[in-house]
Amino acid sequence: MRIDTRSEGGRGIEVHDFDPAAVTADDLATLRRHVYHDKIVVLKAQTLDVAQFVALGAAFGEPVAYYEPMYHHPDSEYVFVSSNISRDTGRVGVPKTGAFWHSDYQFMPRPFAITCFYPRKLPTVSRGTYFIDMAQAYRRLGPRLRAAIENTYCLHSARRYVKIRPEDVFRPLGQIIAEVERRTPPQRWPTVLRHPVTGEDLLYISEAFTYAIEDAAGAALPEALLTDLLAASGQLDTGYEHENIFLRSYEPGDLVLWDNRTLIHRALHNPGNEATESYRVTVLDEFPLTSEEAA
Ligand code: 7UC
Ligand code: FE
Repeated sequence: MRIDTRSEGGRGIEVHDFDPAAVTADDLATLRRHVYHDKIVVLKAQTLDVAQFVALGAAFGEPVAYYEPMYHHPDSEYVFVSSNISRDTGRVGVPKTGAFWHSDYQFMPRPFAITCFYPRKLPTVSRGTYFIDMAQAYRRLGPRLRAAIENTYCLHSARRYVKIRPEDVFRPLGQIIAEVERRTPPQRWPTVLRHPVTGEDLLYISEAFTYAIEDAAGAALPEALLTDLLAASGQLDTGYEHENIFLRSYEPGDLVLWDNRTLIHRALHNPGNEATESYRVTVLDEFPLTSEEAA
């Protein structure tokens, strides 16, 4: 295993000659430290099957099966499949996932610590993921916004991005919406969270999932405050030119691990809808996000 810490100039590191069959506990501890502190670790030239990919994820935390089974790989519920490929045997996974700023499971009671992302079929163009480091975004906020969000909370829901399942065709929308609210009720987190490993303060909001901001007593704060925070962090820049946004592009064989608490991400979809498929395993670690009760 050879770690190249210069590879992306503060935007993640690359690891060469990583062999999951030969990896030591020390190597894994080192990699885990890099995921938290460098935010993105790319294991180059990987050739893992589904079971090996799940096992690799399990070396970084506790894999969680996505709550909606239509995303699952047929051979493992721990593998979330994003794919626009339709096969004779039917579809696998869900097409065009995640093309919006978000953090995986930010709308759930236990958001994931680390996302392990393994592209299996890359398009010829637009191969990569946009990221924003929300610790950096917090540090770059001006004094007015910083003061305005002190001791505030945000509400998160997946409701705008929940995909209709094939079996829901012909169901009344109202019934589907009620079911979404029941299965994935809104979650409330402090607007600024401290990362349990790095100790960095993070602006914990995303354009896709965060829908309201309130004070500690639960009184609503102006929507404009949330809009200002989204804009300041770069999430409203449709041209992706904001200084907080960076693109991590992929080569075949890349297996990408990222800190899903510090980074928000946005999938880049290729305009021609070329065949694209990726697997992901998401894991919890032993360091829960601080709940508002404990804060
Ligand atoms: O289909 C999708 O884009 C899935 C998204 C709503 N959730 C991914 C996650 O882990 O939060
Ligand atoms: Fe995602």
